[in-house]
Amino acid sequence: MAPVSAVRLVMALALALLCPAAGADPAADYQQHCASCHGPDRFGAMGPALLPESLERLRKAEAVKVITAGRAATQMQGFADRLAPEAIEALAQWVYAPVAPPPDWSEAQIVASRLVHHAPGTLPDRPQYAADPMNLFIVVEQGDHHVSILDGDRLEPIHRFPSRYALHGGPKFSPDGRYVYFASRDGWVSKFDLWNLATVAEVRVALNTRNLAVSADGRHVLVANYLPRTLVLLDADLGLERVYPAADLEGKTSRVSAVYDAAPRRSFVVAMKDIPELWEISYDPAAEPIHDGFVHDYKMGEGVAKPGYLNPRRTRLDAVLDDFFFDPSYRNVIGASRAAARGQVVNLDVRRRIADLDLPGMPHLASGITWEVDGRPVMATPNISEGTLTVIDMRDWRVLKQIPTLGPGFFLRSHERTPYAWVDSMMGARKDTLQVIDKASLEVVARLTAEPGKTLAHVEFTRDGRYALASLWEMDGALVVYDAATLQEVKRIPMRKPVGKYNLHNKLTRSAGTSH
Ligand code: DHE
Repeated sequence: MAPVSAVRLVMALALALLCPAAGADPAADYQQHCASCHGPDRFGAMGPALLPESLERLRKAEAVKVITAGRAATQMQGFADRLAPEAIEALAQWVYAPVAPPPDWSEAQIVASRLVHHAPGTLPDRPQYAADPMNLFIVVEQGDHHVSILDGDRLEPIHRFPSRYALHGGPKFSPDGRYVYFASRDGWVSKFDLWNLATVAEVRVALNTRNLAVSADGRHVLVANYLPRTLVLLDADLGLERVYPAADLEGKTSRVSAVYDAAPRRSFVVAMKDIPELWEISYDPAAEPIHDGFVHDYKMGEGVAKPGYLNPRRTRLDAVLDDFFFDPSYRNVIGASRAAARGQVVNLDVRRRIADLDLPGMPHLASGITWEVDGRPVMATPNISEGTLTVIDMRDWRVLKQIPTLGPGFFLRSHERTPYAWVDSMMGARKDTLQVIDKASLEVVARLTAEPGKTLAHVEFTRDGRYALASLWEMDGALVVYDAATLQEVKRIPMRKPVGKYNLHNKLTRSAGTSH
């Protein structure tokens, strides 16, 4: 029998041969096994970025599983045959650790990343299909990172194409409805021509992005980022116009919570996550110039003049805003701070808080909608951490009703031509059930389950409000089409984990029942 130490030595040698990384040198393992897909600097390449900011939504235990066994339906292979469990554990720890010094994404990198697949003016100026171009649905399929385009009359797909990894937030449209712009969590912005069904340009503006907005005149795209802490202004063809450091006048930096277009004001409105400021950036060349020291001093390139109307007008707040929503006049921003567990109404004209809102938990204001109850304008928001839908009277900003739901939910939708609002409970045990609320009585009048145990969420209506399309949020999922009056299921359209769907007409007309 061999002595114990000899056996140990043989085992250690065998492990070292089998897994060159058994000594747990995660930086070396990363370069050997991961860098070719995720980038030598972890910024992402063919695979997604592996930075703490990008991994926020993935638990570490899940990351260990993915490195060990791979991820189905993607190119991510498992490494159990090449790395010992301790090396995998160490690698997972390592990718969750911040990069030092903090990574940057410079203007030069933005400019160099731009891809023009079809130069402006090279594709036909009319839709290349028979469907009504103003009644399309854009469906984001997170399962395999694709986008489907549906004919909104026949409710049939007319095109499907691969997207950048992990699109997030609603896609936004050019005012003529020809182009749609997408933002990915990894900072890629893509411009897709809906008339020619082709991606025409792409640019990477950041390493971690929140969302984007398109100006109502179609001339600018503004992108809100977490990493680096910037706002990036692009022209309509995704050429870089300007980078704004997201910082207060003392230089304290912030992640950007979100940016939305305030079309009637011809401005973008921006909320910051780490500094209590709300910015309004006018894109109206006739607007009075703003002299904002910090941004004004920032040079995009020698000799590049920056019009003062594109400078931010800052409103100082007493709490940060994680998420917000406009009232129908676009004079008021209804915002919520998750830490403060309350909401506030900020008037954009007088530039101060005018009311507090009783909004506990984590209201998902990006999903808020408005309607009228007995002539009273109301807004309603679902709540990501509590099973309640809050309805607020917009005349005095008081809570009109807290409607109990089956659990915390993400999305709320309605349409001018339906008496109902639809809300999910996708963050709770009853994630498989949508609740239909009567907009007049504020009571739940129906509950709809497509497949017991399977998430059903995110509704969008057809242009005429006749059908409601909900996502069966599974890898082998579907859009479930309901008759909006009878609440009966009429059809299923197979999709790979469809997260969001967006009706071009409802978005462009800023229907009160949907997000803008
Ligand atoms: Fe979203 C929109 C914030 C997690 C799916 N989400 C938005 C918007 C914001 C936001 C501010 C509005 C942007 C816009 O439309 O321009 N989302 C957040 C968060 O802070 C949160 C809770 C944490 C995070 O990691 O970012 C979060 N969101 C998620 C998810 O986990 C969801 C369910 C799956 C995913 O894709 O990541 C998700 N968010 C969505 C969708 C929209 C969205 C589908 C567009 C809604 C719409 O209909 O307009």
